Amino acid sequence: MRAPDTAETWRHERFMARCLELAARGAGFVSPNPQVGSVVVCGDRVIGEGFHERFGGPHAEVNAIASVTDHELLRRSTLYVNLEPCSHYGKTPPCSDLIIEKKIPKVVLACRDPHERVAGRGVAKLREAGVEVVEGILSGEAARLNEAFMKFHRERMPFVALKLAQTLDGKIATAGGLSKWITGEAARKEVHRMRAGHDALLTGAATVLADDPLLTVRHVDGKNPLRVVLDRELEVPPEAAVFGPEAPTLLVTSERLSVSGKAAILRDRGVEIEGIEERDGALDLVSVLRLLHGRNALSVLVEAGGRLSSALVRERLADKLYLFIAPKLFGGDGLDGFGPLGVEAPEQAFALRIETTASFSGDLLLEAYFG
Ligand code: AOF
Ligand code: ZN
Repeated sequence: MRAPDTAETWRHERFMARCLELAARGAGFVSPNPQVGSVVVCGDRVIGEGFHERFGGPHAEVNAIASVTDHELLRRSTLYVNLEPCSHYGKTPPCSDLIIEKKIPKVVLACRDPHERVAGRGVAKLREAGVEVVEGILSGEAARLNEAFMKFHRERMPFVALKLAQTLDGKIATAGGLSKWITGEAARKEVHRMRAGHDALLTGAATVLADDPLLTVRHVDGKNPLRVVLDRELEVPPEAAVFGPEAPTLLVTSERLSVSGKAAILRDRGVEIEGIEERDGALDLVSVLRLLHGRNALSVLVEAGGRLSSALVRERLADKLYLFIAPKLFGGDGLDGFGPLGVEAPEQAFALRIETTASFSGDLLLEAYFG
Protein backbone atom coordinates (compact mmCIF):
# COMPACT_ATOMS: atom_id res chain seq x y z
CA MET A 1 0.00 0.00 0.00
CA ARG A 2 1.19 3.51 -0.76
CA ALA A 3 2.00 5.66 2.22
CA PRO A 4 -0.49 8.55 2.45
CA ASP A 5 2.23 11.20 2.12
CA THR A 6 3.37 9.63 -1.17
CA ALA A 7 -0.16 9.75 -2.52
CA GLU A 8 -0.34 13.39 -1.45
CA THR A 9 2.97 14.16 -3.20
CA TRP A 10 1.75 12.54 -6.42
CA ARG A 11 -1.38 14.64 -6.25
CA HIS A 12 0.70 17.77 -5.78
CA GLU A 13 2.95 16.80 -8.67
CA ARG A 14 0.00 16.31 -10.99
CA PHE A 15 -1.31 19.82 -10.37
CA MET A 16 2.19 21.33 -10.41
CA ALA A 17 2.82 19.71 -13.81
CA ARG A 18 -0.26 21.58 -15.03
CA CYS A 19 1.17 24.84 -13.60
CA LEU A 20 4.37 24.27 -15.58
CA GLU A 21 2.40 23.55 -18.74
CA LEU A 22 0.47 26.80 -18.33
CA ALA A 23 3.62 28.75 -17.38
CA ALA A 24 5.39 27.71 -20.58
CA ARG A 25 2.72 29.47 -22.63
CA GLY A 26 4.27 32.74 -21.49
CA ALA A 27 7.62 31.86 -23.12
CA GLY A 28 8.82 34.68 -25.34
CA PHE A 29 6.35 37.21 -23.92
CA VAL A 30 7.16 37.66 -20.22
CA SER A 31 10.91 38.29 -20.00
CA PRO A 32 12.51 39.74 -17.86
CA ASN A 33 9.78 38.25 -15.68
CA PRO A 34 9.60 34.51 -15.02
CA GLN A 35 7.23 32.01 -16.62
CA VAL A 36 4.61 31.27 -14.01
CA GLY A 37 1.43 29.17 -14.05
CA SER A 38 -1.13 28.64 -11.29
CA VAL A 39 -4.01 26.26 -10.60
CA VAL A 40 -6.72 26.52 -7.92
CA VAL A 41 -7.98 23.16 -6.67
CA CYS A 42 -11.04 22.59 -4.46
CA GLY A 43 -11.35 18.99 -3.29
CA ASP A 44 -10.21 17.13 -6.36
CA ARG A 45 -11.57 19.62 -8.85
CA VAL A 46 -9.62 22.33 -10.68
CA ILE A 47 -11.76 25.45 -10.25
CA GLY A 48 -9.35 28.01 -11.67
CA GLU A 49 -6.26 28.32 -13.88
CA GLY A 50 -4.08 31.13 -15.07
CA PHE A 51 -0.59 32.10 -16.13
CA HIS A 52 1.58 35.17 -16.50
CA GLU A 53 0.80 36.07 -20.11
CA ARG A 54 2.92 39.11 -20.85
CA PHE A 55 5.50 41.37 -19.24
CA GLY A 56 3.79 44.02 -17.11
CA GLY A 57 0.55 42.02 -17.01
CA PRO A 58 -1.12 40.35 -14.01
CA HIS A 59 0.76 37.54 -12.31
CA ALA A 60 -0.27 33.90 -12.67
CA GLU A 61 -1.93 33.73 -9.23
CA VAL A 62 -4.07 36.79 -10.00
CA ASN A 63 -5.28 35.30 -13.27
CA ALA A 64 -5.96 31.90 -11.68
CA ILE A 65 -7.96 33.44 -8.83
CA ALA A 66 -9.85 35.72 -11.23
CA SER A 67 -10.91 32.69 -13.29
CA VAL A 68 -12.71 31.09 -10.31
CA THR A 69 -16.47 31.69 -10.61
CA ASP A 70 -17.52 31.04 -7.00
CA HIS A 71 -15.06 32.92 -4.77
CA GLU A 72 -16.62 31.33 -1.65
CA LEU A 73 -14.87 28.09 -2.66
CA LEU A 74 -11.47 29.76 -2.29
CA ARG A 75 -11.74 29.40 1.51
CA ARG A 76 -11.52 25.61 1.05
CA SER A 77 -9.06 25.51 -1.84
CA THR A 78 -5.37 24.97 -2.50
CA LEU A 79 -3.47 27.28 -4.82
CA TYR A 80 -0.65 25.67 -6.83
CA VAL A 81 2.03 27.86 -8.38
CA ASN A 82 5.51 27.08 -9.74
CA LEU A 83 7.16 30.16 -8.16
CA GLU A 84 6.89 31.62 -4.68
CA PRO A 85 4.07 34.22 -4.65
CA CYS A 86 5.52 37.71 -4.66
CA SER A 87 5.57 39.95 -1.60
CA HIS A 88 6.41 43.28 -3.21
CA TYR A 89 4.74 46.09 -5.09
CA GLY A 90 6.18 45.90 -8.61
CA LYS A 91 4.06 46.63 -11.62
CA THR A 92 1.32 44.78 -9.76
CA PRO A 93 0.41 44.45 -6.03
CA PRO A 94 1.75 41.47 -4.03
CA CYS A 95 0.18 38.10 -4.85
CA SER A 96 0.70 36.88 -1.27
CA ASP A 97 -1.61 39.70 -0.07
CA LEU A 98 -4.29 38.59 -2.53
CA ILE A 99 -4.04 34.96 -1.35
CA ILE A 100 -4.39 36.10 2.27
CA GLU A 101 -7.28 38.44 1.44
CA LYS A 102 -9.12 35.67 -0.41
CA LYS A 103 -8.57 33.41 2.65
CA ILE A 104 -7.02 30.59 0.60
CA PRO A 105 -5.81 28.20 3.34
CA LYS A 106 -3.06 26.35 1.46
CA VAL A 107 -0.40 27.12 -1.14
CA VAL A 108 1.78 24.52 -2.87
CA LEU A 109 4.82 25.84 -4.71
CA ALA A 110 7.80 24.54 -6.65
CA CYS A 111 10.62 27.07 -6.17
CA ARG A 112 11.42 30.11 -4.13
CA ASP A 113 11.77 33.37 -6.07
CA PRO A 114 15.44 34.49 -6.22
CA HIS A 115 14.38 38.10 -6.98
CA GLU A 116 16.01 40.22 -4.26
CA ARG A 117 12.70 41.85 -3.40
CA VAL A 118 10.98 38.49 -2.80
CA ALA A 119 13.51 35.73 -1.81
CA GLY A 120 11.51 33.99 0.91
CA ARG A 121 9.45 36.99 1.98
CA GLY A 122 6.42 35.73 0.07
CA VAL A 123 6.50 32.40 1.90
CA ALA A 124 7.12 34.13 5.26
CA LYS A 125 4.21 36.49 4.72
CA LEU A 126 1.85 33.62 3.89
CA ARG A 127 2.94 31.55 6.90
CA GLU A 128 2.62 34.51 9.27
CA ALA A 129 -0.97 34.91 8.09
CA GLY A 130 -1.65 31.24 8.88
CA VAL A 131 -1.56 29.92 5.31
CA GLU A 132 -0.11 26.39 5.06
CA VAL A 133 2.75 26.38 2.55
CA VAL A 134 4.17 23.24 0.91
CA GLU A 135 7.43 23.82 -0.99
CA GLY A 136 9.66 21.92 -3.39
CA ILE A 137 7.11 20.13 -5.59
CA LEU A 138 8.70 19.47 -9.02
CA SER A 139 11.35 22.01 -8.08
CA GLY A 140 13.90 20.62 -10.59
CA GLU A 141 11.50 20.93 -13.51
CA ALA A 142 10.40 24.38 -12.37
CA ALA A 143 13.98 25.64 -11.99
CA ARG A 144 14.72 24.31 -15.46
CA LEU A 145 11.75 26.13 -16.98
CA ASN A 146 12.97 29.39 -15.49
CA GLU A 147 16.70 28.62 -15.75
CA ALA A 148 17.48 32.02 -17.26
CA PHE A 149 15.47 33.95 -14.64
CA MET A 150 17.14 31.95 -11.84
CA LYS A 151 20.68 32.56 -13.08
CA PHE A 152 20.00 36.23 -13.82
CA HIS A 153 18.95 36.91 -10.21
CA ARG A 154 21.34 34.52 -8.42
CA GLU A 155 24.50 35.34 -10.38
CA ARG A 156 23.67 38.75 -11.84
CA MET A 157 24.60 37.45 -15.27
CA PRO A 158 22.47 36.43 -18.24
CA PHE A 159 21.99 32.76 -19.09
CA VAL A 160 24.21 31.97 -22.08
CA ALA A 161 23.26 29.35 -24.67
CA LEU A 162 25.53 28.53 -27.61
CA LYS A 163 23.98 27.42 -30.87
CA LEU A 164 26.33 25.59 -33.20
CA ALA A 165 25.78 23.54 -36.30
CA GLN A 166 28.34 21.04 -37.51
CA THR A 167 28.73 18.22 -39.99
CA LEU A 168 29.32 14.63 -38.91
CA ASP A 169 33.05 15.29 -39.29
CA GLY A 170 32.85 18.24 -36.94
CA LYS A 171 33.08 21.14 -39.39
CA ILE A 172 31.15 24.31 -38.69
CA ALA A 173 32.05 26.01 -41.95
CA THR A 174 33.22 25.22 -45.45
CA ALA A 175 36.81 25.81 -46.45
CA GLY A 176 35.63 29.18 -47.74
CA GLY A 177 34.37 30.01 -44.26
CA LEU A 178 30.65 29.74 -45.05
CA SER A 179 28.55 28.30 -42.26
CA LYS A 180 25.07 28.92 -43.63
CA TRP A 181 24.63 25.67 -45.47
CA ILE A 182 25.09 23.03 -42.80
CA THR A 183 21.57 22.26 -41.60
CA GLY A 184 18.29 22.04 -43.52
CA GLU A 185 14.99 23.89 -43.50
CA ALA A 186 13.42 22.22 -40.42
CA ALA A 187 16.47 22.84 -38.24
CA ARG A 188 16.61 26.43 -39.39
CA LYS A 189 12.99 26.91 -38.38
CA GLU A 190 13.84 25.47 -34.96
CA VAL A 191 16.62 28.06 -34.65
CA HIS A 192 14.07 30.80 -35.25
CA ARG A 193 11.90 29.34 -32.46
CA MET A 194 15.01 29.35 -30.23
CA ARG A 195 15.75 32.96 -31.12
CA ALA A 196 12.23 34.03 -30.12
CA GLY A 197 12.80 32.48 -26.69
CA HIS A 198 15.89 34.58 -25.95
CA ASP A 199 16.30 38.26 -25.10
CA ALA A 200 19.52 38.85 -27.03
CA LEU A 201 21.38 37.22 -29.92
CA LEU A 202 25.13 37.52 -29.74
CA THR A 203 27.48 37.24 -32.67
CA GLY A 204 30.95 38.33 -33.70
CA ALA A 205 32.35 40.41 -36.56
CA ALA A 206 33.84 37.33 -38.26
CA THR A 207 30.42 35.66 -38.57
CA VAL A 208 28.78 38.85 -39.82
CA LEU A 209 31.53 39.31 -42.42
CA ALA A 210 31.34 35.69 -43.57
CA ASP A 211 27.57 35.07 -43.55
CA ASP A 212 25.89 38.51 -43.41
CA PRO A 213 23.08 37.13 -41.18
CA LEU A 214 19.90 39.10 -40.47
CA LEU A 215 19.47 37.60 -36.98
CA THR A 216 15.73 38.15 -36.77
CA VAL A 217 12.82 35.84 -36.02
CA ARG A 218 11.16 34.68 -39.22
CA HIS A 219 9.34 31.41 -40.08
CA VAL A 220 7.70 31.40 -36.60
CA ASP A 221 5.71 33.95 -34.55
CA GLY A 222 7.71 35.77 -31.94
CA LYS A 223 9.45 38.96 -31.06
CA ASN A 224 12.88 39.90 -32.36
CA PRO A 225 15.56 39.81 -29.68
CA LEU A 226 18.19 42.54 -29.35
CA ARG A 227 20.99 41.81 -31.84
CA VAL A 228 24.42 42.21 -30.30
CA VAL A 229 27.52 42.32 -32.50
CA LEU A 230 31.00 42.18 -30.99
CA ASP A 231 33.30 44.09 -33.31
CA ARG A 232 36.46 45.25 -31.58
CA GLU A 233 38.00 46.75 -34.72
CA LEU A 234 34.79 48.11 -36.26
CA GLU A 235 35.28 45.90 -39.30
CA VAL A 236 31.63 45.30 -40.17
CA PRO A 237 30.42 47.68 -42.90
CA PRO A 238 27.34 49.86 -42.22
CA GLU A 239 25.46 48.03 -45.03
CA ALA A 240 25.52 44.70 -43.14
CA ALA A 241 22.06 43.09 -42.86
CA VAL A 242 22.39 42.93 -39.08
CA PHE A 243 22.20 46.75 -38.94
CA GLY A 244 18.87 46.81 -40.81
CA PRO A 245 15.72 48.34 -39.31
CA GLU A 246 13.93 45.01 -38.58
CA ALA A 247 15.22 44.80 -35.02
CA PRO A 248 17.35 46.84 -32.61
CA THR A 249 21.11 46.29 -32.77
CA LEU A 250 23.78 46.96 -30.22
CA LEU A 251 27.34 47.09 -31.47
CA VAL A 252 29.98 46.48 -28.84
CA THR A 253 33.46 47.71 -29.68
CA SER A 254 36.60 48.93 -27.96
CA GLU A 255 36.31 52.09 -25.85
CA ARG A 256 38.73 53.74 -28.27
CA LEU A 257 36.65 53.12 -31.41
CA SER A 258 33.28 53.77 -29.80
CA VAL A 259 33.93 57.49 -30.22
CA SER A 260 35.31 57.26 -33.78
CA GLY A 261 33.82 58.69 -37.00
CA LYS A 262 32.91 55.18 -38.15
CA ALA A 263 30.91 54.67 -34.96
CA ALA A 264 29.13 57.97 -35.60
CA ILE A 265 28.01 56.75 -39.05
CA LEU A 266 26.50 53.64 -37.50
CA ARG A 267 24.82 55.69 -34.76
CA ASP A 268 23.20 57.80 -37.47
CA ARG A 269 21.72 54.59 -38.85
CA GLY A 270 20.11 53.81 -35.50
CA VAL A 271 22.71 51.33 -34.28
CA GLU A 272 23.49 51.67 -30.62
CA ILE A 273 27.20 51.61 -29.78
CA GLU A 274 28.88 50.71 -26.51
CA GLY A 275 32.61 50.78 -25.87
CA ILE A 276 34.01 48.31 -23.37
CA GLU A 277 37.40 47.43 -22.01
CA GLU A 278 39.75 45.00 -23.73
CA ARG A 279 41.64 42.16 -22.15
CA ASP A 280 44.50 40.29 -23.84
CA GLY A 281 43.72 41.91 -27.17
CA ALA A 282 40.02 40.98 -27.16
CA LEU A 283 36.82 42.48 -25.84
CA ASP A 284 36.29 41.41 -22.24
CA LEU A 285 33.44 38.91 -22.40
CA VAL A 286 32.52 39.27 -18.74
CA SER A 287 31.98 43.00 -19.36
CA VAL A 288 29.87 42.17 -22.42
CA LEU A 289 27.62 39.89 -20.37
CA ARG A 290 27.41 42.39 -17.51
CA LEU A 291 26.34 44.99 -20.03
CA LEU A 292 23.55 42.70 -21.22
CA HIS A 293 22.53 41.94 -17.63
CA GLY A 294 22.24 45.68 -17.11
CA ARG A 295 19.82 45.77 -20.01
CA ASN A 296 17.62 43.13 -18.44
CA ALA A 297 18.56 40.38 -20.89
CA LEU A 298 17.84 37.18 -18.96
CA SER A 299 19.07 35.00 -21.78
CA VAL A 300 21.54 35.29 -24.64
CA LEU A 301 21.70 32.96 -27.63
CA VAL A 302 25.16 32.95 -29.17
CA GLU A 303 25.21 32.37 -32.91
CA ALA A 304 28.84 32.84 -33.67
CA GLY A 305 31.87 31.10 -35.05
CA GLY A 306 34.52 28.99 -33.40
CA ARG A 307 36.49 31.82 -31.88
CA LEU A 308 33.77 33.57 -29.89
CA SER A 309 32.02 30.32 -29.01
CA SER A 310 35.20 28.70 -27.73
CA ALA A 311 36.19 31.81 -25.76
CA LEU A 312 32.84 31.66 -23.94
CA VAL A 313 33.38 27.96 -23.19
CA ARG A 314 36.97 28.45 -22.07
CA GLU A 315 36.02 31.32 -19.78
CA ARG A 316 33.21 29.17 -18.40
CA LEU A 317 30.61 31.73 -19.33
CA ALA A 318 28.40 29.36 -21.35
CA ASP A 319 25.59 27.48 -19.63
CA LYS A 320 24.06 25.48 -22.41
CA LEU A 321 24.83 24.13 -25.86
CA TYR A 322 22.42 23.54 -28.72
CA LEU A 323 24.40 21.50 -31.20
CA PHE A 324 22.92 20.60 -34.56
CA ILE A 325 24.66 17.72 -36.29
CA ALA A 326 23.91 17.51 -39.98
CA PRO A 327 24.23 14.14 -41.74
CA LYS A 328 26.94 15.50 -44.03
CA LEU A 329 30.67 15.14 -44.39
CA PHE A 330 32.73 18.06 -45.58
CA GLY A 331 35.91 15.99 -45.71
CA GLY A 332 39.33 17.54 -46.11
CA ASP A 333 42.44 17.09 -44.01
CA GLY A 334 41.19 19.04 -41.05
CA LEU A 335 42.65 22.29 -42.27
CA ASP A 336 39.65 23.05 -44.49
CA GLY A 337 36.82 24.22 -42.34
CA PHE A 338 36.79 24.73 -38.62
CA GLY A 339 35.67 22.65 -35.65
CA PRO A 340 32.96 23.99 -33.38
CA LEU A 341 35.50 25.26 -30.89
CA GLY A 342 37.74 27.02 -33.35
CA VAL A 343 40.87 26.12 -35.21
CA GLU A 344 43.04 25.34 -32.24
CA ALA A 345 41.98 22.55 -29.93
CA PRO A 346 41.70 23.72 -26.32
CA GLU A 347 44.13 22.25 -23.81
CA GLN A 348 41.41 20.56 -21.85
CA ALA A 349 38.17 18.82 -22.73
CA PHE A 350 34.89 20.33 -21.59
CA ALA A 351 32.44 17.71 -20.37
CA LEU A 352 28.76 18.23 -20.98
CA ARG A 353 25.58 16.63 -19.72
CA ILE A 354 23.25 15.78 -22.56
CA GLU A 355 19.61 16.47 -21.67
CA THR A 356 17.72 15.74 -24.84
CA THR A 357 18.14 14.86 -28.45
CA ALA A 358 15.74 15.53 -31.27
CA SER A 359 15.78 15.23 -35.02
CA PHE A 360 14.73 17.87 -37.53
CA SER A 361 14.38 16.14 -40.89
CA GLY A 362 17.59 14.25 -40.28
CA ASP A 363 19.54 17.02 -38.59
CA LEU A 364 20.21 15.89 -35.04
CA LEU A 365 19.88 18.40 -32.19
CA LEU A 366 21.71 17.78 -28.91
CA GLU A 367 20.70 19.94 -25.99
CA ALA A 368 23.43 19.83 -23.36
CA TYR A 369 24.59 21.66 -20.25
CA PHE A 370 28.11 22.65 -19.34
CA GLY A 371 29.13 21.26 -15.95
C1 AOF B 1 5.62 37.60 -12.77
N1 AOF B 1 4.59 36.74 -12.93
O1 AOF B 1 3.22 35.21 -12.22
C2 AOF B 1 4.90 35.98 -10.77
C3 AOF B 1 6.01 36.87 -10.62
O2 AOF B 1 6.92 44.01 -11.81
P1 AOF B 1 5.99 42.91 -11.42
O3 AOF B 1 4.93 43.36 -10.47
O4 AOF B 1 5.38 42.22 -12.60
O5 AOF B 1 6.84 41.83 -10.60
C4 AOF B 1 7.78 41.01 -11.22
C5 AOF B 1 8.39 40.05 -10.22
O6 AOF B 1 7.37 39.35 -9.47
C6 AOF B 1 9.18 38.95 -10.88
O7 AOF B 1 10.51 39.31 -11.11
C7 AOF B 1 9.12 37.82 -9.85
O8 AOF B 1 10.13 38.02 -8.88
C8 AOF B 1 7.77 38.02 -9.16
N2 AOF B 1 6.75 36.96 -9.50
N3 AOF B 1 6.30 37.64 -11.66
O9 AOF B 1 5.93 38.34 -13.67
C9 AOF B 1 4.18 35.93 -12.00
N4 AOF B 1 4.51 35.18 -9.79
ZN1 ZN C 1 2.94 38.16 -7.91
